[in-house]
Amino acid sequence: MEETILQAIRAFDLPEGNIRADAFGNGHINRTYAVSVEGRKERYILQRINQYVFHHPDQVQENILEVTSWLRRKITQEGGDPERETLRVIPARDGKPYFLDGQENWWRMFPLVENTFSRDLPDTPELFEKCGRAFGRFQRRLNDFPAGRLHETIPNFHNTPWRMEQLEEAARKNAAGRLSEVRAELEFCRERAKWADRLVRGFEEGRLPLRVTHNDTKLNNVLLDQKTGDAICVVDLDTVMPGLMAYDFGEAIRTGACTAAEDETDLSRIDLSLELMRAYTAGFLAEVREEMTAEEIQSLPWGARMMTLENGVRFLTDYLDGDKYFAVHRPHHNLDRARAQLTLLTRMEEKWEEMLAALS
Ligand code: GN1
Ligand code: MG
Repeated sequence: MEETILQAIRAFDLPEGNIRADAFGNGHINRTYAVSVEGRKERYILQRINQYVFHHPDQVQENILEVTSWLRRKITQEGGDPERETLRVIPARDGKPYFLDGQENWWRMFPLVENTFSRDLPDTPELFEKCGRAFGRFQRRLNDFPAGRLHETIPNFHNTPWRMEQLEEAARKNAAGRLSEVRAELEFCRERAKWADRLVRGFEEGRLPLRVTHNDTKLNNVLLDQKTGDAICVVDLDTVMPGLMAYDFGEAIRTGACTAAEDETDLSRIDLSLELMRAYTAGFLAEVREEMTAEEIQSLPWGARMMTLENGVRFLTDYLDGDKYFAVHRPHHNLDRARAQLTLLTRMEEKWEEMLAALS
């Protein structure tokens, strides 16, 4: 085992004994290990936080600690098992919710939630409905959390008009000389500028309440119980921030109710599955409808449209910038992703009436 990993593990108060650490999971952002102590059955997750994405790992950890402590209390009150239904931050020996080593690496530890699995794609509407329930429950339990207390760890994350400005700036700079390739996509985005501020304006005008949002509501961030198949725990709390309910709902629909991959090049395969959207919506609203305002419920389909536009805009911006933010695995990868998102958005616009009807 690398000395830095061993040193990090020793910064946390684990039981005595021989330690082993194995690479774990398939995350693209943080480095993750499963840690065990000889002769003990409990395991731990050790992660090195990616500082290129998160400039203030201490603030990320403070957010996670606040939110998970709140969730633990709620789960206990409801008679649930907080050890399985939320993450628990294990403090370092000095009491901090992270360990900063001598080489500027930031580490954190959680108990590993055993006997669970996750899925990258919804095999069935039933599975997607369960995930909707899990994220709905997450929102319900955080309904009375003072969201403004959380750090905005990535500023302007879902400020769609700002994302549009970034696109215009990238087009002006044309840093990678690719502008002439993307005229049609740029025009497509510009035509949507008239509604890109719809959600942020709803917040600014006091019509949409500030919530705690997860911001990465992909299916594979829900742990399912191996025995019952129930969705029990929402993980990957790195981007927990103040935001709007529509962001989390929308991101789940964008990623989970699309019939093709995020970077699909055969655009004819890309569609919005209304069946999957209805399933997720039913699960989500069953948990949290009562805590929501009427206007907030109406904003949910807009979240799906907005997140799809926003990701298209971000991929296009990164393509123009020369692939600086998103990891690319082939030439034109960001352009392929942008085209796939804009195609999905077109399908959503065509099915808009049905999307609105999915709420009832
Ligand atoms: C990034 O790496 P991943 O898949 O968790 C990005 C999301 C994008 C997504 C698009 C912190 O998320 O906002 O929607 O890529 N996360 C960050 O694939 O920028
Ligand atoms: Mg993530």
